[in-house]
Parts: sequence; C-alpha cells; structure tokens
Amino acid sequence: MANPLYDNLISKNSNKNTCFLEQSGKAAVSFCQFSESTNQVANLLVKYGLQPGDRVAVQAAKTIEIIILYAATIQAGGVFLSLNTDYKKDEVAYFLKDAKPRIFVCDPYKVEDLKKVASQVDSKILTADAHGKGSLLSEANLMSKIFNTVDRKPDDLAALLYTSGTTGRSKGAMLTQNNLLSNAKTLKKLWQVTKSDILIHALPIFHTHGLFVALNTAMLAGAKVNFIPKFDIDEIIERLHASTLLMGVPTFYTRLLADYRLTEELTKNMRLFISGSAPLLSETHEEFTKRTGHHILERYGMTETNMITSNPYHGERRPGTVGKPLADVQMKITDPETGTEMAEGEIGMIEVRGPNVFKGYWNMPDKTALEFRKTGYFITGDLGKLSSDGYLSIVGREKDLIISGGYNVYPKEVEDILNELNQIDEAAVFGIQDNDLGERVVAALVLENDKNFNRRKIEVFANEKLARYKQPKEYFVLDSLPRNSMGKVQKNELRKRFSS
Ligand code: MLC
Ligand code: AMP
Repeated sequence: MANPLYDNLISKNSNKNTCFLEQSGKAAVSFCQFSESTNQVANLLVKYGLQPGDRVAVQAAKTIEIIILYAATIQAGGVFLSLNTDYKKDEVAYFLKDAKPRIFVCDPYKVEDLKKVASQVDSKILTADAHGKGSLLSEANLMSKIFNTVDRKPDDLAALLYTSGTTGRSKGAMLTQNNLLSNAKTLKKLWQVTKSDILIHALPIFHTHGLFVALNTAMLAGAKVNFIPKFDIDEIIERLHASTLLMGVPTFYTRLLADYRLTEELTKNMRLFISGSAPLLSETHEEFTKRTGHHILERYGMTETNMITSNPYHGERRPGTVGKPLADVQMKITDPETGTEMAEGEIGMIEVRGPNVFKGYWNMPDKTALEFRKTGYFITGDLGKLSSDGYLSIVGREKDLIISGGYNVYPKEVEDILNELNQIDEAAVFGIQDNDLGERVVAALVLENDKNFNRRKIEVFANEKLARYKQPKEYFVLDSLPRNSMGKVQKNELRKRFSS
C-alpha cells in the first residue's frame, strides 16, 4: 500500500538537499527539512485526533508552514481544505459547518470570532500568523520527526475546495489523490518542468491555481519555489532575472506590462510564462511578446476538473485560445440542452471527462448528479468552440459568474446580502470590463419607496458579510431593473448600459 500523492510529491523527490522553498525574510527550506517538518506536523494532526478522511481546514496567510500543513495532511491521510484569507466570519462559519473539519488552523486574531462555531462542529483550533508562528508550529516542534505515512488509495479524497455557485451556496469539490496527481504529472510533462526550474509563486494558496497547478507540479519536478506572499510588482521584477517560470492570472501580465522595467533583458533567463483562471486578452498576449520575446502559454481549468486544456510548449501558442485538451483529458463541445456534440466551429457547452475530474460535491449528491452526464462527462458551464486544428476558444459562460482578477464571484451570493438591507428593494449584481481585473463587480439597485440611497451603510454591511473581492466597487440606483417577458433580470442590458 502507499499514499500516491504524498509519495510522488515528497518521498520520491529527487532534489533532497537543495533549496526547495524560499520566502523573503526566512531561511530557505530544503526538501529534507521540509519533509522532517511535515512528519512533525503529521504527528501533531494525529495527536489531535485526525483519522484518514478527516478534513483539515485552514484560513491563514501564505507561509511555508501552511505548505508543510498541506503536505502533512496528505501524509496523515487527511483532506486539505484551504479558505480565502479574506473570507469574513459568516463565510468561514458556513464552511466549518459544512465540512466539519477535525482541525481548523487560523490566524490567532480570528480565534475569538470562530471558536464558537469550531466547537459546535467539534473542530480543534490551531493557529498560524502571517509569519507562520502560532500553536501549529510551536506544538509541532515538540513532535517526533518520524512518521509512518498513512496508506491511501488513488480514489480517496485529498482535498476539498469550495467553489461558489449560481444558487449562492458554496459547494465543496471533492478532489481525490489521483485527480491531483494525474494532473500534476500531465502538466509537468507538457510544460517540461524540471529540478532546474525556479518558479516565482505569487498566487494565493487557497485555490487550484496556486496550490495544485503551481505547487504540485513544482514539487513533483523537484523545482525550486520562490514564495511571495501576494502579487508584488517590485518583488516579481526583482526576481525575474534569476527565475525560469511564472504562473499567474491575466492581471499579473497587464500589471507587468504597465511597468517600464519589464524588458527582454530582464526576462532573458525565463523559460515559461503561464496564464490561466480568467481570459487573457489577445492584446495582452501580443504586447507581452513584443516587449519580452516570450509567448505567454494560456491554459484553462477549474476547481472541479483541475486543468483541462493548454497551449503547447512547442508549437503555436495561439492568442485568444486556451489550446488543446491535455493528453489524458477528453473534452467535447455540446448542445447545452441535449448534450449532443456540436459540429466543428460551433459554439456549445464544454464538457470534460478524465482522471482530472472531481468525485462530486461534498454532501450534495443531487447537485452532483445534475452536473454530470450519464457518460461521466462533467458539464463545465463554460461555452466554447473548437478550431479545425483543435484549439479551444472560450467564448462565454452559461453560468452567471463574474471573474474579477481571477477570483470567481457569483452574483446571487452578493445580491442575497444586499437584499437583506431594508433600504434596498432589489439588487442585480453584474460584471463590467476592467482594465486591471478583467471584470469588476458592480450592482444596480432599486430602493424601497420611502428610502434614500445610503452608500456608506451598504458598504459597511457588505464589508462585514463578504470578502473584499466580492464587494461591488460601484452602485447604480435605478427606478426598476430591466426584465425580459419571463420576468428575468436582463444583465446583458445592464452590462451594456453601464460598461461605458
Ligand atoms: C484584491 N482586491 C480585489 C481583488 N484582489 N478586488 C476584486 N477582485 C480581485 N481579484 C481588492 C483588495 O482587497 C483591495 O481592496 C483592492 O481590491 C485593491 O487591491 P490590490 O492591492 O490592487 O489587489 P491585489 O492584492 O494586488 O490583488 C489583485 C490580484 C489578486 C489579481 C493580484 O486578486 C490575485 O492574486 N488573484 C489571483 C486569484 C487566483 O489565484 N485565482 C485562481 C482561482 S483557481 P481595498 O478596497 O481594501 O483596497 C481557478 C482555476 C484555474 O480559477 O483555472 O486556475
Ligand atoms: P474556479 O471555479 O475558481 O476554479 O474557476 C474556474 C473558471 O475560471 C472556469 O470555469 C472558467 O470560466 C474560468 N477560466 C479558467 N481558466 C480560464 C482561461 N484561460 N480563460 C477563460 N476562462 C478561464
């Protein structure tokens, strides 16, 4: 027996003594040190009662310690659940109640807010602050450096990542050992990641992109990872010269292009720039090539499926497309209603099947059944078309979703919060074009008859209830919302009207 994910990412790592993770202001960590610390944390998790299949939830700053926690959770047979550090108390409470983690790791300053709900679901709290310090580290330091890795089967769960949905209720995507491992192996091979690579890691670690696409692939290859807590243009520019790989959302690239220091000379040691999580404009791709000589490689994926398509490493990286299905992934474009395959070049629903596709939504068998065809294809909710030579272009989304700087915002969730305010009769939340974030969240409001618009009050309430990136950046007050004959709010009308 074995633990396929842990064995491949950590135990079999060929780069034992050289530096693996480096973070400004901290000593670099070699793989040997990393796996010793992982053993200690795994022992601690077990001491706190972790059984195979139990969840370990974390809402803490991006530090090496949290990556150690991730590896330790996998090693101890647990299921890793990472939460956006910006989520507010009520948002976190929902995830804790739904996932019932055995252990919850959070910043010490959040303990007071969350200890009640944690105890209701019988979660033990450990802490880690912005420097990785807290009870997680101090207690782990007292544990043995030897741990017998817990056996797991390829189909056992390794992670639970929440994605919001059109109903406003977040769903936990159950990701197995093999979902994560197969995708990491495929990407490592396709993008030719090796132990000579130096990855600039500036993405958050609570999403597929930063946690799995970037980290799993780098760990599998034994590459070095430069950990930057968040996107910081100066730190990225400073590191570009001595790095080979960058993975980012399109905002990374538009921000880099806006900086005069981005030149061909600065990027001459870089091997690959990868973009994903949101559409990369053709202009961004082309301008980047003009400035640096590099063709950004755009790929496409989602939490439920890991990565689905990628532009090639060798061969044409075609602007405005997300490339071709990965080697072990089956993809087709279908009629959204019937599921029948569309003719080449026609727009339809993107459906996916393969070892990358998740096992279903946590505690939501009915929702899971709705999103899979009987043939095992997962219905992504993204609309696309294929070129005659097999490149996929994403042309829209059937789901009512805004992608702001790579973060997904489902309007329904924000509308539900705004509708709680008694000055608001109705709210419609939608996205408009934004040069920095791709799309920006805004809201059209119809006020209650006798009420005046009190923006400050709305902002304070939204700030209490919703992570910052979900909060509308603008509000438009209307007499009524545009509706079609079925009574459905016409968000396209709103987008057209307010885009300028
Ligand atoms: C930050 N803010 C955002 C925001 N990020 N608002 C809307 N959308 C966002 N994405 C808020 C901040 O809280 C701040 O609020 C204000 O906007 C300005 O912040 P900033 O300093 O300019 O933003 P910054 O911290 O630099 O972050 C921008 C960013 C970041 C784009 C670098 O959002 C980011 O790293 N995004 C990556 C998301 C990601 O990893 N997605 C992958 C999902 S997985 P104020 O008002 O307090 O100042 C997936 C699958 C796949 O999609 O295929 O990969
Ligand atoms: P998430 O649920 O956070 O994993 O986001 C997944 C969604 O991001 C997908 O369903 C797509 O709508 C979008 N997405 C990911 N990569 C791309 C890309 N390269 N181009 C356009 N949209 C993308």
